[in-house]
Amino acid sequence: MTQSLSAGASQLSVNAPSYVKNKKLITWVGQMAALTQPDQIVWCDGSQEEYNRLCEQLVAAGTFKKLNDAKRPNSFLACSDPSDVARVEDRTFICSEKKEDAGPTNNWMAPAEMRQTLQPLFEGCMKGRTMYVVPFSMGPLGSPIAHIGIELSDSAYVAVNMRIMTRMGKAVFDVLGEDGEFVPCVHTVGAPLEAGQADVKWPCSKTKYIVHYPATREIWSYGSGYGGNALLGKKCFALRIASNMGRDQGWLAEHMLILGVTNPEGKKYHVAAAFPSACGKTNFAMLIPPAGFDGWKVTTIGDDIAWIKPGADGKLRAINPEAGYFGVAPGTNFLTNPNCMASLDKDVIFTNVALTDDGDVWWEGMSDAPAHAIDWQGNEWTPAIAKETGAKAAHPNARFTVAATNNPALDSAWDDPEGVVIDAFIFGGRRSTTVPLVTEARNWVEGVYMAATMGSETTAAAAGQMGVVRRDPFAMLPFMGYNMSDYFQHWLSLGEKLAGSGAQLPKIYTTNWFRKGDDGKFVWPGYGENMRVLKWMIDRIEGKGQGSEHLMGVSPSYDALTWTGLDFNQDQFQSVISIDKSAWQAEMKLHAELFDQLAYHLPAELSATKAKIEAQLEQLV
Ligand code: SAT
Ligand code: MN
Repeated sequence: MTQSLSAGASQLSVNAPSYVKNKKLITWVGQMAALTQPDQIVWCDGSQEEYNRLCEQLVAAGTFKKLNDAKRPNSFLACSDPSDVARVEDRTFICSEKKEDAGPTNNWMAPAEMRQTLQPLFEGCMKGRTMYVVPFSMGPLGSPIAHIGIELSDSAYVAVNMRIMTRMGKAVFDVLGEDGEFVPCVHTVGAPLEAGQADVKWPCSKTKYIVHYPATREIWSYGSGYGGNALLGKKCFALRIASNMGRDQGWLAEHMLILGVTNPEGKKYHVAAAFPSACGKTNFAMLIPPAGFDGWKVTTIGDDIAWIKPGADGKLRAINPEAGYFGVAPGTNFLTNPNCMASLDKDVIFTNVALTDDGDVWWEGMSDAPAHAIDWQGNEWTPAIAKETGAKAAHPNARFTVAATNNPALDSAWDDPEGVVIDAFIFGGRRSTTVPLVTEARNWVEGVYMAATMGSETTAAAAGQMGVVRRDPFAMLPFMGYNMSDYFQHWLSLGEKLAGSGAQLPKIYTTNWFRKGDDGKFVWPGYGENMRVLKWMIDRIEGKGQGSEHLMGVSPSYDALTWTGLDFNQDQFQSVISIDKSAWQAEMKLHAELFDQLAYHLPAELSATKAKIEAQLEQLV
């Protein structure tokens, strides 16, 4: 089926393949082509041949370097423009009709005004480039929890990354049918080429807009080619737009990994855990139980995002909407995450890591430094140069893109359209002080309070200052698609509704792996040792684990954790689990500030919980 554009538009034919039957889609592609004026339109079919062809094109364009096939088969390195290395939160907008519906934590502009702003930017923005039509399913194709998106992008880098990160290709059109729904996602690097103009390796624009229209469920992204700014299935769709869908339809779109834990008796539990970006989610999702945990097994369903819907039985079922991992490379190594390193053996796209002399990759924290490498900005790099100038071989937000199927710890149910039943939620911040290693909420409201008031030190995943504590409710601060307080209410209402139907609600925990000692070093060993905390949670679910109540919930005593194989004494444990009165008095002031900021529609239950904690804190000696 070939469609031509209406008179007045460019001469370009939409050229939809005959298997594309969705009229709305074809019309929209035509309109977007008329607006953005690409040289050609390519409908991606998701095949291996197409992937290979696009990778070859990217190599020819200088965007990709092919890595040494003997060391890292079928893998590539892309190095971005130094100005385009992370999500741009200050350029990200939620354009609801009313400002209150975006809430105080989001940038907002009225939809009409934003459309006017974007119109001249998108006009002709794909000149000299190819528009890729990328059909993708977030979640197993045809799953009742899944949804479809179509991304139009002028970046081949985006097209190949989307093939790894989502279920991308032809089969999506079968699910879409003649009149199925899809989320339209338009992406441009914002760097049109005049006739004869040579391209650069990483086209992008100084001007950047990452725009969401919740009412019409549209995404428009301008000026960046990197990560969550450009791979629109991820944070833009699966969190910001999907959180709106979830509120309207009674489900949850969460910034959570999903893992399976199987105990030696073969009983399996599922846990969904929210951590801010670059706080070790991939490590936790691929955890290998340490010595002393024979027979325990942890398997990965997802490493970043969970879509969770209540089933007819009132149980919460979760799927991973993604099909790949866009994980942080620096710090990943065979000791801290062997499963992840094994996942990266082949078929990987690396972005902003260093290139070694033997055509392989390296990043800080991977292994002993090579004697020489080319850093992510293309400069000569040696340990001596690094020592002198502080130059990093890899950018701290350097990433790998790899298919979930590369993961040796992949859960057998990772692609199950029905999803897995969630037994516990974990909310974990990165805090060097104050917050205990682990706390169990005594009830749903207390759990929602802990998640809502979570704080975390910022990381390199977002452009801006690193290491400052900011409130990051539910680890969703940069990803909330509507008013944060309405989102808290959505969680409370869902809990109430499920409890009312007689269902057993998942338990809720908070964790903090990141407390530091007086020497400035992390006290808790983290990584695989987090299994000790996970096991305590499972014990609690089974009604076994010991704990004592404090201000915000229940934390384990030293004896309640299994210590076999780890030298960690009572004093060390105290320093990661203790609750300090003055630290918590200061912390509660920050909760108060947050609640002031979120006062509009803030659920009364949360203010009441805060008052209760404060009263108890007063009593604390
Ligand atoms: O949003 S990204 O996909 O670039 C990475 C992240 O923040 O976790
Ligand atoms: Mn993330």
